[in-house]
Amino acid sequence: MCDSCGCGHSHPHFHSAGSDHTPPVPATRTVEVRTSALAVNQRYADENRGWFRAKGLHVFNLLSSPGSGKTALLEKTLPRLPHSAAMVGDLQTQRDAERLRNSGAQALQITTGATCHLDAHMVAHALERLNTDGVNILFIENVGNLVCPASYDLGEAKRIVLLSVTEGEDKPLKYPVIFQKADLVLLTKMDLAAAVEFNREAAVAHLRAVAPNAAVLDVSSKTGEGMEAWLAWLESSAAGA
Ligand SMILES: Nc1nc2c(ncn2[C@@H]2O[C@H](COP(=O)(O)OP(=O)(O)OP(=O)(O)O)[C@@H](O)[C@H]2O)c(=O)[nH]1
Ligand SMILES: [Mg+2]
Repeated sequence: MCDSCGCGHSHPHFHSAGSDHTPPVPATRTVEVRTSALAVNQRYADENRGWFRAKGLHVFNLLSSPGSGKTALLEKTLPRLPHSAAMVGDLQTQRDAERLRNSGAQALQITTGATCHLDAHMVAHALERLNTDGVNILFIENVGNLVCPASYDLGEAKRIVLLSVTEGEDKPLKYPVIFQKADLVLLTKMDLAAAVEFNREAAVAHLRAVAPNAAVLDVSSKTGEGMEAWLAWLESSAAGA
């Protein structure tokens, strides 16, 4: 007897979402499929990484919630790094790539349809459209999502996670995986920090609880606060420091 939903059936507690109580897929099969998808992704990611190295491209994967300011930051960053280019993932529209092209840079859009993250195979296809002449830094703006993109290596050299002051200080505790894998965490929209009573100390303490070694920088794409430190971090990272 199922006590939790009172349906009268005898079954383990992993119902399908529907109300017809079709037999559930055994949990072990779900794990196998996921593991296999990630193993395939890893092969593509390793190939991408080799290709990036051969081309002398330093690749940064930018991850965050929707609207944390990834594109706004790149709009300010790309013109400061003349040998940089970007690709950007969204479910639909070319809007972010158009914004980035308006800042004078080469920018490619990847539309994922219903998929909540970029994977290494999508990036490999987009690389066929990338003109690498004179490019030594490539930014990949991932689909806005604090969960799914964390599991997919794209072949990048470094991961940068943005946390905007408007999201709340607890996000590193609630979504630890993405922060644990970050080389750098950018606290964005610092110009709004006072207005939303952002508690920086608490945010950093929560981040440190899950990611003790990630670098942390404060930035604002509106005021330019922190831009020099951000650019210096990128340049030293691209130089292999
Ligand atoms: N005040 C302020 N607003 C910002 C800043 N950065 C971005 N915004 C605003 O935040 C909103 C979202 O910015 P985007 O750059 O589109 O965010 P995103 O992370 O690229 O969003 P997705 O691609 O949808 O995940 C826009 O209205 C920006 O103008 C900032 O530093 N300060
Ligand atoms: Mg964007």
